[in-house]
Order: sequence, then structure tokens, then C-alpha cells
Amino acid sequence: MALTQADPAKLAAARAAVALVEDGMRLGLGTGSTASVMVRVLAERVAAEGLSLRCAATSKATADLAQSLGLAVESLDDIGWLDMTIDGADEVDPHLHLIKGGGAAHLREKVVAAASDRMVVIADPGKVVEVLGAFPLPVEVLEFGFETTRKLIRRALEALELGDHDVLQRLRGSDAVVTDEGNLILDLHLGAIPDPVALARALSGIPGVVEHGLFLGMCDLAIIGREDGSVVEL
Ligand code: ABF
Repeated sequence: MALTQADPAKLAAARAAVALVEDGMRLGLGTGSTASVMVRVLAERVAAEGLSLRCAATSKATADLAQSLGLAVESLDDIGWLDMTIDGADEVDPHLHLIKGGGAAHLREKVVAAASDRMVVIADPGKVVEVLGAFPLPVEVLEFGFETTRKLIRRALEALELGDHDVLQRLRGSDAVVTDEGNLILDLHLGAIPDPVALARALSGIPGVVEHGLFLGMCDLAIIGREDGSVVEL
């Protein structure tokens, strides 16, 4: 896809984030359509200015895209630590708490973001919410004991008085979505998450849960692109 065809709001956010990149930086590259636009913008800047960067990808898909565009992609452990990660999100609230995982990549995204001095989120205005939860919360779950883990999640939701909501396995057609780590995804259709800290703590305590899509206290800056090419920073 040529950048001229990219969504203008996503392109505006991507350009503003790439403008923060400095020569010699160690970068985390996010996953999703907005992050993909960012990778393309970054590759153009690297080629134009001859920047020297070390990049760690948050998914196989992002690694493939970045390498196809000439970016040097290495394993996170080979780089060791990152100066900045630029990634998308499904929801951003006023506290810069995020829901991520719509791209089934939130486990690696969270590891990469945690290994970064700074996390910058890029998004279009539709991602900005007052309260998290309208977007179904992704939870990466082991295949072993999958249905048991689903029961334990439903019990945790009842204990938090979040009510009886759909906890649905993510499918692509009739096939189970399998993550880069070989795990499965459950999506929690909660509608609203009034206390994301309590929910994150409860989900993290369930053995079969590998990682949930609540990113709390991890985002340092959210760049919201707009159709006119301008951006708002949260
Ligand atoms: C990835 O990007 C996912 O965690 C998140 O769900 C998704 C957002 O995708 P898009 O930019 O395509 O809306 O970080």
C-alpha cells in the first residue's frame, strides 16, 4: 500500500511519532494497521536521512513488513533494551490506559513496551474513550485447559460484579485464531470496565491466562491523528 492511500488520520499520527525518532535509537515497532503505516513512514525517513536504528518487532507480521522495507529488525534480547516503542491501540482512556490486542499481538506488544524507556501510542480519534471496555477485551489463553480457563475467567468477572457477559473464542471464519506464541484468544465483551486495575489483577491471577490486553500505566504519550492531517497529543 502506498502511503498516499493511507488513512489520513493514521498517517498524521504515524508521521508525528516518527518525527520523535532520533538517529541511533533502539525502537519497538507495533502491530496493526496504524503501526503498519508508521513502519512505512519510518522506512521512508530512514532511507531519506540514512538513520541508523535497531528495531524489535511486536509480531511476525510487523517483522516481515519492516524487513521488506529495508529496516534492520533484530530480536528484543539481542538489542536488550529499547529507547521507544511506537504502537497502536484499540482504546485509549483519559489516564492513557489502553485496550490492545485486536490484532492478537498484545502479548509480544506488552513485553516490547515494558522493555522500552518510552511508549508512544498512535491512533485515530475513534480509539479515544472515556471508559475502557466497549472494545472486547482480548485475553491470550493457553490451549491446554482452554475451557477451564474460560470458566475461571467468567467466575472472576462475577466476583468483580461485572455481570454475565460473552467470553468468546476469537475465530477467523471457523478456525481458531492462534497467536505468534501458539496460544488462543478469548474476547471479553464487557461493555464497560469501571475498574481496569482490579480486572487486570484478577485476570493475571488465573493460571491459564497468558496475558490480557489491558495496558495500564505503560503509555507515556498518545498521538491522535485527525483527518485534516493535524494531531492531538494526550
Ligand atoms: C495493535 O494494533 C493491537 O494491539 C491493537 O489492537 C491494534 C490496533 O490496530 P489498528 O491500528 O489497526 O486499529 O497494537
